[in-house]
Amino acid sequence: MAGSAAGRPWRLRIPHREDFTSPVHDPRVVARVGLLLGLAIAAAFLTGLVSHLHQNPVAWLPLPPEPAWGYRLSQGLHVGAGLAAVPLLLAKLYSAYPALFEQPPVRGPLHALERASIAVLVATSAFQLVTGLFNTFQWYPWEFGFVRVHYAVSWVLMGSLAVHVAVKLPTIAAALRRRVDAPGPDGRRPARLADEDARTRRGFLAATALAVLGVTALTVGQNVRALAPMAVLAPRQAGVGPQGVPVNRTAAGARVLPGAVDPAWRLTVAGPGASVALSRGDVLAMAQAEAVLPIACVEGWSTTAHWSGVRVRDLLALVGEEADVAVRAVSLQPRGAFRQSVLPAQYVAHPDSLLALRLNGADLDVDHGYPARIIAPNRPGVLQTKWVSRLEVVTA
Ligand SMILES: Nc1nc2c(c(=O)[nH]1)N[C@H]1C(S)=C(S)[C@@H](COP(=O)(O)O)O[C@H]1N2
Ligand SMILES: [Mo]
Repeated sequence: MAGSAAGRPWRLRIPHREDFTSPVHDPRVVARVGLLLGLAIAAAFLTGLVSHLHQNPVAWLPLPPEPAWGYRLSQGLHVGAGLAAVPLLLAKLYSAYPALFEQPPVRGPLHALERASIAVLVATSAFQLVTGLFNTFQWYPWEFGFVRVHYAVSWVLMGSLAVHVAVKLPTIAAALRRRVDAPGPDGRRPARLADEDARTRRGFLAATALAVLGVTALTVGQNVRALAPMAVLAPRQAGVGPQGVPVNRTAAGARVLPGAVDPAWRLTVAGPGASVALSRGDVLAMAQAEAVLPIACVEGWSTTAHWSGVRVRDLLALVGEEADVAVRAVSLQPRGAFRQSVLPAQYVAHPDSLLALRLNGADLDVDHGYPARIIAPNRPGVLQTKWVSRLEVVTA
């Protein structure tokens, strides 16, 4: 064993920070990887807030239905940044972990607080990346509700990140100002070794960048149709599915059969004063509008498609309502959080907000929401309710 090579008995000894001599642990490497990780986390946090606001609207910050591709971009960035953060977090932990063995472990109350904040930061980052990744695969091996917990933990993560960056700012700034290929920390290493150290630091950073690019390259095909064949790490690919659109939940999975294909299906449009029931033929006989709009799933995939159907505001007119009210779309689905959604008033007014009947030139596939579904611009896929049977004006 290595410990007994000198002939002495093997003995457990807690390492000291100075025992870790690899140039990869140099603060210049730690700071550079940390900067990239910080940017990825910030992008994921801000785009996560956008997603949260779409799903939990607040009156003082109404979201606009334009640009139509807004949510597609924002959620693509959210999932892309989260995926990129996986190799960055691993690289950051590897380059920084010798700091765990600082002596003395605690130098005072403030230092204790700072170290505790790092424990929280590492734990919450790992938690967010793991739960987010599992969610993209629709795999929930836990009891809690993903969306609420992922959202709540993001605030804890940002808090601990703020403490960490504030405490380390002088170290980070100094480390970022120094070139990675300048001689090592003490400058006393012989030139030959100093060169080797510089190459090691550059190599580690290059490998980390390569891992980020690789993960991105193997998943971006979930959003970019031309790159779909490359998306081997993504559960769904842009443009791949019935009618050229991926399916999030099938009709069978949502338990809407046989109701969804029953000719007795009726669409109820209910206002506070009046209500009508329409067959699919009735809806088809109304003025049909067309729109090219993306479906952008919260789980990261997105695809643009050609939709046609009836404007939601035209349906409201049937019950004597102006397009200045919010509308709830209720589906045939018996249970589950996605069985209904609310279209805020500014979306109801938009001419591209449709109750769609057709997709890419044919009747909706039953897995895409036959007989009728909501499609509206700049909106999470989770709110594009399929198998709609009722539109009701939201009163107060
Ligand atoms: N009734 C109902 N509508 C639904 C869902 C659902 O589970 N039930 N899933 C939503 C989600 S999460 C997405 S991303 C889109 C996907 O639409 P698609 O399967 O037609 O591509 O449908 C939305 N509409
Ligand atoms: Mo979704």
